[in-house]
Amino acid sequence: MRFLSKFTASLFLTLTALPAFADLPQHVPQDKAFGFQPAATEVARQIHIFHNLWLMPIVTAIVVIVTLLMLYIFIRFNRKANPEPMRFSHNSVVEVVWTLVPVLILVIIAVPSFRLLYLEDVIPDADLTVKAVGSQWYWDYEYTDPAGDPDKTLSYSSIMLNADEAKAAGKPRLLGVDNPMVVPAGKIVRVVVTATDVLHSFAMPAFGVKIDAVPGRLNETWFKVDEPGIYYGQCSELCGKRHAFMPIEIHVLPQADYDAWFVKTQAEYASYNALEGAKLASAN
Ligand SMILES: [Cu+2]
Repeated sequence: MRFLSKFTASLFLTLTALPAFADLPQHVPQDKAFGFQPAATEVARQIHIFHNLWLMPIVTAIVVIVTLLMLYIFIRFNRKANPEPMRFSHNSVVEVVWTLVPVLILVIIAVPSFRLLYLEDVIPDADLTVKAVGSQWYWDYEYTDPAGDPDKTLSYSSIMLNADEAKAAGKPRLLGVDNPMVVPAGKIVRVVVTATDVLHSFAMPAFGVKIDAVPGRLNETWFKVDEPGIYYGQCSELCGKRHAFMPIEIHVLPQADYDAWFVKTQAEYASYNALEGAKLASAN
């Protein structure tokens, strides 16, 4: 009987939780893809611009210039072409140039990079706060209301599906979870990140988000995703034997759908918790 009630409860949760999301576009990493996952937030877009249009041209120019200089030296100053080497050991002009030019290059890189760090670090007024708690080896998500209204709170665990379950649910293997984080589209979501046991890291490549989950400490980050869809990330701090198996799945829904999901899920988990509570009571 106890087994049966647990079975019906999990079946009930699974059946009611999954189909609502079937029509959302899946943003899944592609095999053999090159570069970043497509950006889903302004921060990620800015990171891509910084990397692709700023850092890459600069490092490419440095590689090309250094390679040409070395080729010139190999040809012009080898033993055959230049049998009698010069004997000087100092040249003030050259030394000033090779100190100032790298400093200038670093400043040119640092200024937009600081601007980007500021954009990531300073959290705008949030529409919603979700707490993500890393544990070996899954995530807990807690929706808390700053005003303390218990009707606006919700918390649950998010655990990776095994290969068969993922296939059945139409989710990617090693990325799909049973209960994803759900957030409204076009809203500023603040994520408070921590851990219960060891270091984890909450990372969503498409959002430009990666932040350490540290036991006993709250880290904050934020994102605003405009396009509804399903997005995936992974724990990105080596946290033990199943580090590779605690993915993050986030569903971004239009506000009305998000509201409906919240009310429905709260009711589901309340009934599930009541069931579990009754089981515990009858067991005692
Ligand atoms: Cu982890």
